[in-house]
Amino acid sequence: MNSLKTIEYLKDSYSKRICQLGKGKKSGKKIVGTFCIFVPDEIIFAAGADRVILCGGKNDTISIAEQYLPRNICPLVKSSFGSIVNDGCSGVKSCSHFDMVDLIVAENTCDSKKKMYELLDDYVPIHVIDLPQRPDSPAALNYFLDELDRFKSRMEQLTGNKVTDEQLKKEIKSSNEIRKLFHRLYELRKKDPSPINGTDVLKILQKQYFLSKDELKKSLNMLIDEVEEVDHRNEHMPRIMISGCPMSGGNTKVPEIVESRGGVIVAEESCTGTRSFWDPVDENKDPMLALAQRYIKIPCSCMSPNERRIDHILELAREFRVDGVVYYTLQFCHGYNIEKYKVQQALKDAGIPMLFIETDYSNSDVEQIGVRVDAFMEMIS
Ligand code: BJ8
Repeated sequence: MNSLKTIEYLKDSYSKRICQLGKGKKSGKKIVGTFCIFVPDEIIFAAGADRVILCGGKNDTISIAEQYLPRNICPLVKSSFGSIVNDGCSGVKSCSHFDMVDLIVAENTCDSKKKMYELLDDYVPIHVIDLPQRPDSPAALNYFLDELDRFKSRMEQLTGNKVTDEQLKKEIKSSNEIRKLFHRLYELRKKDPSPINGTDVLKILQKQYFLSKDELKKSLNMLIDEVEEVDHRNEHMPRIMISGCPMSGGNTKVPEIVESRGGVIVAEESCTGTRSFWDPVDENKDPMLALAQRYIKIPCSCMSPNERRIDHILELAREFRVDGVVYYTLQFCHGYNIEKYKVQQALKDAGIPMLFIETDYSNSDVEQIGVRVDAFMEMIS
């Protein structure tokens, strides 16, 4: 497939965004760093602050993190932590947008992240949103709403701006517009053959919490226009859904292997995928309540029970007519690793083959994964 202009355009987006953040900071704008889609960025923007994602997807900062953290925790946590604490010999931190962050807004999800946040507190102020991890229990919604109120107050304190209902409603509407654009893009992927590779879609998904909202909307509109014009390939290629852990910026290993071996990824059940945009926030309710109701339903494996996730996987598999699912987990991510069992059962009952891949950010297993993907493709073709 020819390379897409929008993907080329996005290659320069990092430096442009750093420049934009720098200018904002000079004019007094506060910058918030986040690690997770449970943090409603509508509240950050309504307070007049900006936000960047801090999750690491690169292998080269992991050895730095291992000077502080155990080796046997997930690479996403190690890569993120390594980027942040890396002073390098030049004294320049490797994750340059981290230097601009005034506050990290964290969330209580998995154990590795929770404990990492305690250590990061030595580097930058942290506000932690506690999550009720049994989201369907009767007290969960009110508890989460209180936590979001506490977060709103912290943002008001940080920026000196009052977060009004009007501002929140405006930001909710704007974020819903982005969600709708992602839906339009995913709708195009339902065609057979799909007019766009999953690896390309991932590149924009990875930037969705890094770019400004305006830039993200512009890039999504450009990509949709471009994909609508793509000449259809004639042949059917095995349609694959990825399901599992997020793939942070810099990590495209498994999609690249899958798509270099004859498959096409048509959907991602992931936080760098449908979990981030599938459900809108209700624009007709009290804004804080609507936010709490929408975000508490995110089917992350830290939630228990998490049947919602299984239902979503089956719904996606049907809608996108997938031939097979690649279940992807990062090493030592116990939540997604253990949930694999239930997902596998549900897919088996639905007659959908699944390949399980557990990996890290290194290239040491690329060949071995490739051989397994080849065998899977042969089976589902
Ligand atoms: S909502 S998936 S972004 S927590 S991969 S650090 S879970 S051990 S990233 Fe996540 Fe929010 Fe959930 Fe999504 Fe822990 Fe697993 Fe590592 Fe993870």
